Amino acid sequence: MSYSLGLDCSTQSCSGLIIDTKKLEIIASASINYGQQLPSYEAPNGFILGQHDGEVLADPMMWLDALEMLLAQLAQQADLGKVRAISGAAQQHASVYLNQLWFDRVANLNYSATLANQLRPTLSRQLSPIWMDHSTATECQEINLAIGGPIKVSQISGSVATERFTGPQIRRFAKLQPQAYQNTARIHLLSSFIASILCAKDAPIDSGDGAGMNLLNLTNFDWHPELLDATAPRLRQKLPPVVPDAQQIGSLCPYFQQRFGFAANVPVIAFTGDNPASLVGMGAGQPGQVVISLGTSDTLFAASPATQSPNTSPLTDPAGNGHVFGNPLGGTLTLQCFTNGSLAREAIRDQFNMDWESFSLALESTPPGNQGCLMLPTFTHETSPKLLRTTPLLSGDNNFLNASKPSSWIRACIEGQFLNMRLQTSWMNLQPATLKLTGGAAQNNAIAQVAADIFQCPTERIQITNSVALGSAIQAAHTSKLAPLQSLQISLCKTNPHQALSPSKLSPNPYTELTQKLDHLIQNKLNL
Ligand code: XUL
Repeated sequence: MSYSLGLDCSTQSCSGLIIDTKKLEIIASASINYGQQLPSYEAPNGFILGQHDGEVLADPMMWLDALEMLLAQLAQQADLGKVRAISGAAQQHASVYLNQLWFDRVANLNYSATLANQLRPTLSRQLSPIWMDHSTATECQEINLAIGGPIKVSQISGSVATERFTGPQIRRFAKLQPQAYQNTARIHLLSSFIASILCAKDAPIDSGDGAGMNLLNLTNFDWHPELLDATAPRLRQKLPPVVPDAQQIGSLCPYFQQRFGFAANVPVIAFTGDNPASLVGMGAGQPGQVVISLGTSDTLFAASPATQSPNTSPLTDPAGNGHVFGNPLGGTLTLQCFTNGSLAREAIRDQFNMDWESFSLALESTPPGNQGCLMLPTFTHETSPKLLRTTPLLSGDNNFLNASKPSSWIRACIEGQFLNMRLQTSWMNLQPATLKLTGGAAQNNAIAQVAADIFQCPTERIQITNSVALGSAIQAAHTSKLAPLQSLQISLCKTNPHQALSPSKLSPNPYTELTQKLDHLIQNKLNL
């Protein structure tokens, strides 16, 4: 019997899942909600707001307390002595600042005290900025300027200088608290911080999470000297090394054997960010599968085509809106967010006083292409493309512009979302063989059919909900050679067989012309 454990240290909770690598099934899973189960941290949703505008922070000791509670719960469900590999992932961009004491303390953890009690004195900054922090607009401008503009930063690191990314966060800390920055001997991402504690030594940062820092050179997966200099003084010596993909970085330390009953010498595989882990957990870690997550905002992500030879720079978004991260299975992945997701779908539904059933019927009653009527549903400021608007962009006849036919607006909203997604991600050069939809709105057949038609691609609906922890467990099992990647993916990354859709045969395809129309509409607004 051999088990693999995957961890997911996310924004609101810390979850874990164990797979039996022989039976290829999930045998245990648990989750600790920070707000509910650790109320003393006074972070009901896993974060607290800072004193200054845009600051969003969390106490790193809350993450450690949650990890211990989680392992205790998992130990009640499964014999942790049978775990033969561990990996994990964390919310991206969160950073932990440690003083000189860290190196010795993490190497000598004493099982008679909690992790938080032993490691609290190693913090050189008491609270960690997390991905929701948007206090670093000035620092982003400074970094972009020093390097030669946002697009140059994106070509090197995969993203333009971005407020939530760790480099700009480090720069702000160094500027506002120079003494505390000077006392910082090590800066970890949350992912590499947890990995370090599991193996009782300073762990490397992986390229999946490391690319969310605006510090990594994606051509060679190493820290970029000019980006380091543009960010903060003596930064290189404060960062751990980088590993290009998921590989063993150490073995589980005695602390966890003694407290939770793990065996000796369990391999720990490099931790990564939640998005890269989720790609693996959804069975989309290899090129050809494109994942679209339809949530509050919509996200499209995919493993990059493997056409690039080593040491060539990956494709990056010339418009500066998309992101490139390392792929734990090797190479890179691309990701793009669209702010107007469910928000826009709900705004249209509410505008016409409908429920989801009548919304779907209206969508199904209208033809693909919507007789040329088009909408980009920008009900709130959009990131892809960057448009500061609160009303939709429209193109069509007067009846359409006056919203006199609800069904036409509903189709225009959904078509506009997927047409825009395809247009804005054309830089990724994807040739999807399968589209995998996930998130609340993915369950809606009428919406999923529009996605299949616009991408002209067979479309599946993902069944699993905890793809981050699952991806980590799969990664650990595969890297430790407990089971082949393909068998793990076939058995565990399930899609609903009854919800598979084929694209409609469209001849001529109305979306070719509509895409051009949408592009013009957007270009006109961007140039204003
Ligand atoms: C990605 C991002 C979020 C976090 C939190 O850039 O900021 O998806 O990883 O889950």
